[in-house]
Amino acid sequence: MGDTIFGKIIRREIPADIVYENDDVLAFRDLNPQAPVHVLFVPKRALATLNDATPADAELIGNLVLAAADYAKREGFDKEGYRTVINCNEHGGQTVFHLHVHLLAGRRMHWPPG
Ligand code: IU
Repeated sequence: MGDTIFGKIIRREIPADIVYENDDVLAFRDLNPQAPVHVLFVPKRALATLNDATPADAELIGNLVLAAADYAKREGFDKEGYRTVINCNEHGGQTVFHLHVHLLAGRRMHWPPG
């Protein structure tokens, strides 16, 4: 896949407000937040979209989702709750083609989403 802005953030080539990191995942605040807390969880080994995931990526995806849950617990969002989202391709609203999980917290979410 081609490089994206998230690859540049992972390599520290451009700045971001990084809030969480482990061996596999980096998380930083979304520049255009849709909730009081809006953090993007990005695997350091990139896949373009969820469509590109195979069974060989099960650990990567598991680590990605667990990182979001770990961060949510650390920050105390687990009690009131929060939302995680993976957008895929055009109708899913994906704009950056490096797989990522949105974590939204700090307000009541609506359903269905827009
Ligand atoms: P999406 O699921 O691909 O639509 O999410 C991409 C997100 O990346 C979106 O919420 C943007 O606001 C966010 N973002 C960012 O935080 N920093 C950037 O430099 C760019 C996009 I480009």
